[in-house]
Amino acid sequence: MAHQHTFVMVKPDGVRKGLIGEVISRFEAKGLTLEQMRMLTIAEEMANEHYGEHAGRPFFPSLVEFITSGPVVAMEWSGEEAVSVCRTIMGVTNPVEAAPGTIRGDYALEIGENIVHGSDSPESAARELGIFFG
Ligand code: IDP
Ligand code: MG
Repeated sequence: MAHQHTFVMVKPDGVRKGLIGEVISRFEAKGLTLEQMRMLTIAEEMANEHYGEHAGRPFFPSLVEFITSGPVVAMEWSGEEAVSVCRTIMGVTNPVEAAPGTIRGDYALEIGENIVHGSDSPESAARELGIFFG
């Protein structure tokens, strides 16, 4: 067990659906600590960097188009095992398979518009926090 920091983002669909408060509430209710938060519209260059691991995948162009399509809310959260705890609260990538009670399970139906992003490892968290808060 380790105290960790992680990067979480309400994606443009989450902002458009009015879910910023709902997303924040779930992480707060769990006992995680909100360390930093900023609202911004991601430029294409930043999207390419953030999603660099997916460059070359068939869905990459639509992923970049979507994530740059409107404002997002970028956040740093900390707490015990924060990386995996945040991923559990979010639910699995495909909302069709995400469990009820998770953010994606409760508020999304399409894989390309799944409300939230969360770092998948402490290494990814450090990289992504650097992109958005460095
Ligand atoms: P994650 O967001 O759960 O970490 P990743 O595999 O890192 O999932 O994919 C990044 C984002 O790309 C996903 O949240 C989803 O919106 C989108 N995505 C992933 N796989 C697909 C796909 O097969 N088709 C369309 N979009 C996808
Ligand atoms: Mg990912």
